[in-house]
Amino acid sequence: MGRLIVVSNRVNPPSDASVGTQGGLAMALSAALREENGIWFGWSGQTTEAFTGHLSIQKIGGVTVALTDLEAQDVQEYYNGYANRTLWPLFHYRTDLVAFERSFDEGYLRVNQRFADTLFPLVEKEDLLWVQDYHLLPLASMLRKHGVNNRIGFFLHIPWPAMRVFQTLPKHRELVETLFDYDLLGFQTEDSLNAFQEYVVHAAEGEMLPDGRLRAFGKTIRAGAFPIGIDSEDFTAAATSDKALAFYNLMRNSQAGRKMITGVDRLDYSKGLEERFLAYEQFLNNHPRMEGEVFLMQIATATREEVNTYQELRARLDSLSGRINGEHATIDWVPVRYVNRAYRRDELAGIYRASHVGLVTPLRDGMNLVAKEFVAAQDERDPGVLILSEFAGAAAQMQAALIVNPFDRQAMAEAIAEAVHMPLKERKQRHEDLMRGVMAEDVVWWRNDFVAKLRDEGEVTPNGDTF
Ligand code: GDG
Repeated sequence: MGRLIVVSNRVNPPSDASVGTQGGLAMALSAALREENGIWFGWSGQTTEAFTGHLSIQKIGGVTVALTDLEAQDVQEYYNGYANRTLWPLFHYRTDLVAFERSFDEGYLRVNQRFADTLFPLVEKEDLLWVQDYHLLPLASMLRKHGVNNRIGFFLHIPWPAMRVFQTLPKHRELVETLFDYDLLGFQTEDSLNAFQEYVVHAAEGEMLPDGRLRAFGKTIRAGAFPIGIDSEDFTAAATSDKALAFYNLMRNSQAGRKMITGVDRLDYSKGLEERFLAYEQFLNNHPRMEGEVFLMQIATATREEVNTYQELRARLDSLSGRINGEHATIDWVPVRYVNRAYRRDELAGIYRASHVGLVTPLRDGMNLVAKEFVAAQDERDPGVLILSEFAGAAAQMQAALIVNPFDRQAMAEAIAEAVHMPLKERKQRHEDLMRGVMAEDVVWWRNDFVAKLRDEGEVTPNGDTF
C-alpha cells in the first residue's frame, strides 16, 4: 500500500514543544501519517529573498514533514491576498469584503505551481495525495501536468458558496475546472456539496451521473460530504486533566456564583462576534434582572493581522465591548470579559467545562469545531447549554443544541435567556444527544472515511476518468 501525502498551506504536526496547543486536526493527520509512513508537505512559514525550490525534510513528533520557503511577495499575494482577501470572504458570503486584484490571482497560481514543482519529485507510484483547503484548489491540475497519475483527494474546510455568489469570482469557471483533476472532493456538509453540484450542472454544463459522480470538462470525479470532527476522547480527557481543573476552579472562583456565557473564536468576521455582542446587550436590556447574574467571556484570538478588514473588526469589537461595559457595569460586576490572548487546549477545555452556556454563532462556518469541543468538555452531571448558529456546518449534526439565526438579534437574546434558565433535565437530555454524535463522528472517523473512499473506489485512468 502506498504512503499518504498530506498537503496543506501550513504544516503543524505535534512536537513536544507544542503539546497542549495542537488542534485535533493536526493530531489526526499526524496519526495517519505516522501509521502509513507518510509525508506532510507545505509552507514552512518562512520567507526567503528568492524562491529556491529547496525542501527541508525533517521528522517532527514522528511525522516526516517536507517544508518549502516562499518569497515575501508570494505570502502577500497568495496567502494574505487571494486566499484570505478573495476566497475567504467570498466563500463566507461576504462579497462586500472581497478584493479582486490581478496580482493576487497571479500569486495564487504561482505558489500553487511552486508547490506542485517541489512536491512532484517526492511522489512515488502508489502514493495517495490528500490536499487540504482553499489555499490549494488548483494544485491537482498542476501535479497532473507533471504526469502525476496518483489518486489525489481534496478537502475544503470552509463552505462552498451558493452558485450565484461563487459566480461573482472572476475566472470562477477556470477555478472549478481545475477541481476536476482531483479524484475525490470532500465538503463539510450536504449543503456545500449541493451548492457545488448546482454550479457544475447549471453553470459548467456538467451533469450528475446516477451514482452521484460529477461529469464536466470531459472528466468525471466523485464528491461527497465528510463532516470533520474533533479528537473527542482526548478532548474529554483533557477537560478533566490537572491543567483543566486548575482553570475550571479559577473560572468558578472568579464567577462568584454568576453564570458564565462563553465564546471562543479566532477573531474573524465570519464568526459573528459583533452580532453576538449586540445580542448579549439586547439580552441585558430585555432582562434587567439578569444584570449581575451572568457575564459573557469572549476569547477571541487575533489572526490575519496583516489584513485591514481584521484590524478594523478588532477596533469595532474593542469599542463595542467597551460600550457595553460602560453602560452596564457596576462597581462589582463587569458584563463582558473580552480577551484577545490564546490559551492552551487543556486550559480551554477547563474554561468550556466551567461555562453554563456556549455561544457559537458564526454568520457562516464550514463546520466549527468549538461547538464540538464545548460539548465534549462538559460535565455530564451538570452540562452547559450550547447555542449554535444554523449557518455553522456543525448545525446539521447538532440539532439538539439551541439553534439560532445569528442575524436575528432578538431571537439570539431570547435563546440566551432560555439557555441560562434551562432546567437540569433538559440540559442533560440535549447534552447526551450531542455527546453521542461528537463521540461517534470524531476526527478519526472523518479521516478514515475520506481516505478509504479515496483509496478504494475504481481505477483512475490517465485522462482522469474514474470507472
Ligand atoms: C476552519 C473552518 C472548520 C481557538 N482559540 C484558541 C484555540 N482555538 C481553536 C479552537 C478550535 C480551532 O481553534 C478553531 O476551529 P473552528 O472550527 O472553530 O474554526 P476555523 O479556525 O475557522 O477553522 C471551520 C475547521 O477549519 C476545521 O475543518 O471547522 O469551519 O473555518 O479547535 O479550540 N486553540 C487554543 N487556544 C486558543 O486560544 N489552543
